[in-house]
This record gives sequence, C-alpha cells and structure tokens, in this order.
Amino acid sequence: MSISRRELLLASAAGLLARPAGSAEKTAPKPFELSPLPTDLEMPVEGFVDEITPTESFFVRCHTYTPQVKMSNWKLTIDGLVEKPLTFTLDDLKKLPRAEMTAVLECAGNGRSFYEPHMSGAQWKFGGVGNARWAGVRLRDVLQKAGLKPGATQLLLDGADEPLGKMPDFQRTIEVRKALDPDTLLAWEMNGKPLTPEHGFPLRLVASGWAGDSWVKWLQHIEALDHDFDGFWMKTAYRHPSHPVAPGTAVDAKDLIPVTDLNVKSVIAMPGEWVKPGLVAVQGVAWSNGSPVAKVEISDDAGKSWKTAKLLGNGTKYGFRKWTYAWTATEGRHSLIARATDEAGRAQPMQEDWNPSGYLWNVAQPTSVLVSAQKPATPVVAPPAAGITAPEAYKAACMTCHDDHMMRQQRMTRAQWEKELDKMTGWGAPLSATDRPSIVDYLSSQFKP
Ligand code: HEC
Ligand SMILES: Nc1nc2c(c(=O)[nH]1)N[C@H]1C(S)=C(S)[C@@H](COP(=O)(O)O)O[C@H]1N2
Ligand SMILES: [Mo]
Repeated sequence: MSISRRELLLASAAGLLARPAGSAEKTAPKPFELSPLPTDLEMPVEGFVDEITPTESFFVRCHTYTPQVKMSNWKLTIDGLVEKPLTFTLDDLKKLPRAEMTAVLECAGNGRSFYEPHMSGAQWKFGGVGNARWAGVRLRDVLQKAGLKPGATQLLLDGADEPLGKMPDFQRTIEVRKALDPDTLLAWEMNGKPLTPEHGFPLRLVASGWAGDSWVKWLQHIEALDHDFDGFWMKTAYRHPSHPVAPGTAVDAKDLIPVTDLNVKSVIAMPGEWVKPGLVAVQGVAWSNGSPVAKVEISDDAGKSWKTAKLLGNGTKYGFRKWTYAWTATEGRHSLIARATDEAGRAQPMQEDWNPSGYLWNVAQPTSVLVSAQKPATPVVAPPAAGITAPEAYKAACMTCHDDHMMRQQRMTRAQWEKELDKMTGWGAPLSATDRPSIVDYLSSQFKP
C-alpha cells in the first residue's frame, strides 16, 4: 500500500520517520542578544519546531546581573504570617514528594516590538518564550510545613539578584490562591538538569499558566503577607489596563491590574522566509494558560479562509502543542497566518488591544514566505547611515550598568526618551542638567519610531 505525499509529509513533520543512519543530529538554535548585560536573550523562530525547548535555545530575561549563588551558603527562608518560620536546604526540599511539570515560560513583554505606538522595554519579537520540563516540589507542600496563618493573602518572593544603583529590587508577590495550586512548583531542575545560573540556579518558582514575571529566579526568601505589596515591580511594572484603551494614551493607575495569565498564542516555525513550490509542511507550536490547545487554523489569504492544522502528540495542560499543515505552495509571495483556539474557547485576535507597557501580545500574525524555484539572492544590507556621534557625556552617564544594546533596541519619540531618562536618573544614572539636552538629541534622533 502506498502512502500519499501528504501523509509522508505529515509523518515526517511529526518526527515519526526514522532518521536515516548517520544523519547529523540537528543542533539547537542559539538565542540572540537583545542585551548582553543585564542578559536578555531571544530564541530565533526556528526554535519553535521543538515541543520541548532545549535549554541552550531557551530565552533569558534578567532585570539585573545574574547572581552566582554558592550552594554552601544558599538556603530558602519562609517567614512572615506563618505558624513556624523555617529554612530549607536543597536537600531538605528534595525529601518532600517530587513534582514534575511541563510548562511554557513566556515573558509578559514577548512581542512588545510589534505594538504601535512603540514603548520602552526589551524589544522582543517572537522568541521570549519556551517550553521546558520543570522538576522540584509543590509550593503548597513546602507552605504546609510552615503553616500559613489565616490572614495570609500574598506571598512575597525574593531572589538573590541585587539591584544596580538605586533601581528597586526585583521582588514579586503571588496570591495565596496561586501558591496553593498543585501546579505551582519550586523547581531545581529544567529539562532533566539542575537549573543553569541564567535560569535561576538553585531554585525558582514555576507559576504554570502565568507570565514569566512571576517565575522568580534564584529564590531565597518567601514572606507571607496580609496585604498587597507595593514594591515597584508589583505596583508600577507588570500591570495592564482592565479594559481597552486608545493606543498611545496614558492610563490611570486605578485602571491597571497585575499581569497574571498567559494568552492563547501560536508561532509559525517553518518553512521560513523562502521555500520551493510544491507540498510544504508548515509547522509550529501553540500554547495557552492551562487550557489545552483545541485547534490551530492556517490562512494563506489574509484571513479570508482558514484550514485546520493537524495537532501532533498528546499535548500537555501548560506546554507547547506542536502542529503541522500540508500547504500547496505556488510561486509568488504569500502571507501565512496561524490562529490557535484553546479549550476555553479563547482564540488569537487579528488585532491587539494596545497597552502602555506592551504586555501579552498574541495577534494571529501574518508571516511572509517567498515561494520560488530559485533561492533569492541575499539582499545586500546597506550600511547604516552615518548618524550623529554620541556626546561625550553619554558614556559616563549611560554605559556603566549596561551598554548601548539597551538603547539601540528602542524606537521612541523625544517625549518617551525624556521619560526614560527620568527613570534612569531615578535609578542612579549620573546625568547633569547641562549634559541632558545633548543626550536627548542624540537618543531621539538615532533610536526613533
Ligand atoms: C544605575 C545603573 C544604570 C544606569 C547608570 C543607566 N541604566 Fe539604563 N537600565 C538599567 C537597568 C538595570 C536596566 C534593565 C531594566 C530591566 O531589565 O527591567 C536598564 C534599562 C534601560 C533601557 C531599556 C528600557 C527599560 O527601561 O528597561 C533603556 C532604554 C536604558 N536603560 C537607557 C539608559 C540611558 C539612556 C542611560 C543614561 C542616561 C542609562 N540607561 C543609564 C540601569 C542603568
Ligand atoms: N529574581 C529574578 N527573577 C526573575 C527575573 C529577574 O530579573 N530576577 N526575571 C523574570 C522575568 S521578567 C522573566 S520573563 C523570567 C525569565 O526566565 P528565564 O530567564 O529563565 O527565561 O524570569 C523572571 N524571574
Ligand atoms: Mo518577563
């Protein structure tokens, strides 16, 4: 019995066909730098062919420098509104029942660069997300040992990373409700190995279904509180409007609520920017907030019509679900769109509601593919136009905590740069009133919308 080309294509996309003997193992794509220090690394879209993201490909997001935690003096302290304040070594934690979870970790700011008007922050495209196998203990098993007192409503989580200059320490709270969820873990393993320093060695929170800002790394202190915590990273950052707002407008603090759940989303990994005509496997992954992916649809006509993609494997509650679609590619330039729907009935929108910090982007986004028999010549990239050189004071004021990767990613108006300078001088950037105008001129002419 012969199998059709379409079936063969689907089987090969699913990884169901044996690799020919001696074929090279595919190497995991390396993430690229948005900023080397503090370290922000993004996974290229090729990474979305894997259900489990290899640790070497996994995105990294650090607000400050990665601390080098020594096991000899690391411990986890639990105090505040508990019956019995406790400290744990990693060996103590390992005596509790082991818990494992496959879950997507996605930065709340993933996709920020696509928002118009642009806003400040790490300019993620697609790859501020990955799916890993996490292992450790349930947070609720640890909390049970200490015994939460009745009034406790929030848990304040603090890692070993230290702020630079006068920036506020990265401290986050999660509601007790989320802490007691059996799917919330304290993990020491990622993909079967101890956490790497970038990903939070020795211990991090796994807030399954929630955006990355709650997944505190290098965790060393948990304090039970009976009130909302008003530190910068809870009260000001990681908040979005509770209702739609006009793009580019300022939003009143009272209308901003904390970011929690991820949105339903999909990414096209293959075929990339160019492919030969014929039957082509369009492949990628989809995920949501703990509601399994129910379907993925593909459009090659700007969303006028949709065809159902084939979901691969069994899927997990919080993980990536791989999908593939056999597409008949004809000569010309095409735009492909993938749109995921989860079991709760949430589907990716065709247009995103704008929010001031650029969180939770999940548009069903067109990707452009050129279908032609011949691979097009790589376009010659014109050298950047000679810009004005940075003023002397720029280096001393702005290049001590990080380099200009932070600035080069941004595309901001003069008014936005003014606000950014307020933030940075607040954090301790040594910028005199005399030097400021030339630096604003420089930044707003070089890194503009
Ligand atoms: C005291 C240390 C320090 C100095 C000095 C400093 N920055 Fe920063 N800056 C930071 C840190 C830390 C981050 C990363 C924040 C994060 O990841 O959330 C950052 C982030 C940024 C970003 C990214 C957007 C954002 O707000 O996260 C921009 C743009 C930026 N800095 C511009 C500047 C400019 C311009 C200067 C000079 C006036 C400057 N910085 C001086 C610490 C500093
Ligand atoms: N202590 C600490 N935890 C942290 C951060 C941080 O800067 N410090 N960054 C958070 C953010 S915003 C994200 S998106 C995730 C990123 O995790 P990763 O670097 O392992 O991908 O870690 C979170 N946990
Ligand atoms: Mo994040």
